[in-house]
Amino acid sequence: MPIPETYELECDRCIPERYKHMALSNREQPVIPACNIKTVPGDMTERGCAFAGARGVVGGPIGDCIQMIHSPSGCAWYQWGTRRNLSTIYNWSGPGKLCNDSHNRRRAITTDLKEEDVVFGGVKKLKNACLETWRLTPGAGGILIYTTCTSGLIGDDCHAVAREVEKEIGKPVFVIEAPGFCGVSQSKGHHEFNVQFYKQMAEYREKHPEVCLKEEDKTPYDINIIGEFNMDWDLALIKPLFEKLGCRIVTVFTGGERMDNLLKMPDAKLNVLHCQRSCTYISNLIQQGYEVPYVRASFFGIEQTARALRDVAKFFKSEEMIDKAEQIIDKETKAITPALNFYREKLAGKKVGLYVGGPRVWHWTKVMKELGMEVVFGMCTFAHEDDYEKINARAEDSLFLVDAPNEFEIEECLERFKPDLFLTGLKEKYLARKFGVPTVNSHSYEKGPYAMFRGLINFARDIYQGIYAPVWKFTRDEDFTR
Ligand code: CFM
Repeated sequence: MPIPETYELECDRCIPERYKHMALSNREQPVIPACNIKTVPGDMTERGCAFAGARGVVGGPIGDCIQMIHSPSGCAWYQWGTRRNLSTIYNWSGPGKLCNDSHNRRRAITTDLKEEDVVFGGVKKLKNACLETWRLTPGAGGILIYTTCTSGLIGDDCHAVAREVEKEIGKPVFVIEAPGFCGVSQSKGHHEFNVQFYKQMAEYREKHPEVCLKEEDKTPYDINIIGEFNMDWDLALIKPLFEKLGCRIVTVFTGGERMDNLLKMPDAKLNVLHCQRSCTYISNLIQQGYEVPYVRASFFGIEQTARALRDVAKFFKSEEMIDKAEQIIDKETKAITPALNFYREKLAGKKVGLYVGGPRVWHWTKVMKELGMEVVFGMCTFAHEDDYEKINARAEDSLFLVDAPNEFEIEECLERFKPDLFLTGLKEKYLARKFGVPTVNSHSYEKGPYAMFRGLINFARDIYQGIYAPVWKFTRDEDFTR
């Protein structure tokens, strides 16, 4: 359904192909803008590449693996260290032991491919780099080798190298081939990581059954948290509530996790799936391959978090767990109510524009309502149809949606809708602030965690501090700007 002419952005007059990427939401009949398709030439997209999705988003948060990037050094550098997917593996040393198994956000390792390697092949370099890194960090739980556009194009047989290295080091060495060009955005890299990791994990488990969870170590309430990346310590709030519910968390895919635990993923009873864009693929594969079902969950805001706990309790059909869920919800809600009331009063009626990758636009549409704020536009970098369906279901009707926005479109929306706050990332915050619009880092947070009940208060505090920072009065004061 085309958007009404009054909504057409001026900046796209010269690139009208962009109009099909815009829509007005509707709860009864969801309206889905064109999405997950190639960027039109001439459109300076904000999207990332498939490799960024594989390494930067899904694989990168694994805490104890050497992340070997088979590429020119630039690919390794630009994906490194910008997303705060934290890890608790911080034990640098112990008595008599120099402990060096913490890789998370500490190391950017690359084979540094040069023209010569492009011509003659880079497999030797890759093998040497893997073994050299292993010698330097023998405590690692395994190696993940990533290809990028360069190694993808020259066609190095990375799997052959992985098998050789695996024999030498006695730990899993997996290859993730998601060169930048293999899809239209980072979303393709999420998909490739899921599928390839699953396949290699399943093969490894067959060859080495000792890595599986032993029967006697299983509990009836073993769960995995899937699609949760421990942004700014979200897991510090997520894990304890599921444990209080009576669950045992076998593994987290992938926030701060160890390879040993990841290999046990199919041995749990249930997968609790948080990021439904980047990790539905592996949840489906585990369901098909190992008959482990999954429930979809959101850990943001009161209503969604409460539902996540209730759904897990319901799945296990345990009266005790169902009661426990209500007790937790009650206790947590009471604990945050005084602070929440304060922020609600301050934020009531404030307008907010949302621009994140995809899922967080629908996760947070609900959260904004809980804070009494009004969402005035929503933008997603790489959402698919199912993300837009969820946004349609959660938003007030006629919310203006822009798929894969570029800078000019963001600028025009800021001017047109004049939000009091823009929930967005590091790249766009400077633009918004120049327009006098406060921002909160919606990818890695300002001072997280933002998940679960208590995280909501941190989120509300950062929004409040953003909107009420005295500095904005200067940008809005005409005398000052003149
Ligand atoms: Fe999933 Fe994520 Fe997101 Fe995402 Fe991302 Fe992200 Fe995101 Mo930034 S995994 S899709 S690729 S919820 S890094 S933690 S915030 S764009 S909406």
